[in-house]
Amino acid sequence: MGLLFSKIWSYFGTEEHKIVIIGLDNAGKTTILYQFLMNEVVHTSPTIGSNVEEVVWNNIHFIMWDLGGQQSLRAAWSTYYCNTEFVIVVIDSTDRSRLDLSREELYKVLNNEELSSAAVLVYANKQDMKGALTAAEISKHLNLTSIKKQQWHIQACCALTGEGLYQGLEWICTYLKFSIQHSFAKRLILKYPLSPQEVPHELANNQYPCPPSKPHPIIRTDNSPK
Ligand SMILES: Nc1nc2c(ncn2[C@@H]2O[C@H](COP(=O)(O)OP(=O)(O)O)[C@@H](O)[C@H]2O)c(=O)[nH]1
Ligand SMILES: [Mg+2]
Repeated sequence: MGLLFSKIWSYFGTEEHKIVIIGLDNAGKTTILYQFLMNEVVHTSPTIGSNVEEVVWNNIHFIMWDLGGQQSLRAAWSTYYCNTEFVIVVIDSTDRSRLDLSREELYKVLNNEELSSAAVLVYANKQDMKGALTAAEISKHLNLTSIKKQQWHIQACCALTGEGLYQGLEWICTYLKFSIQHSFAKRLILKYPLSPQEVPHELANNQYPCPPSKPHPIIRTDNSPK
């Protein structure tokens, strides 16, 4: 079964996966996009409309849309949602006064029908700055544990140095791998029914993987089934 899945993975790995990056203006969305693209910090100015780039990581192709975060542009976010597999939500962890607004915007986004099966990665950005809230504190403010429809994960990061960004992508890749295996195996089983003993344990139980590391021991940082 393992060999079959690695073949499936190499086939599906060539597909492009759409990601939209949202968050309030100044959160660090564009800085993150260009860290992924070039591994360096670019000088950013407020994004008008959107930036789109292809990012290849571990042989997986992502099309990343970085959407302008100013109030006047947020109304247009939903026009980008079609076929989105992942939503990256970027939070400025020092911007305490706008956390309530971030939460409001987050739930507006997650309630959109087109994103009901997308997975959500929250970056608690600007961890290098004094007074930044931790990922666990952000998670609590945003009430992430109330998200039931989508799989989610929160990752502390610093877009300027790149720290934490790839752990976030790692979670996306692990999620992607298991969901592809899962849907392929389901289709296969429908076509060639297996006896219950032949169904791999994690597929039979509809399990998704836990991310490799958790930044905080008490408050949950994702809602993958334990
Ligand atoms: N200290 C610090 N500054 C950051 C970080 N990420 C982004 N910035 C700065 O925050 C400002 C806004 O970043 P930008 O990527 O344009 O935000 P966007 O509006 O969400 O696209 C820029 O001056 C960035 O250099 C970070 O992790 N730490
Ligand atoms: Mg921007």
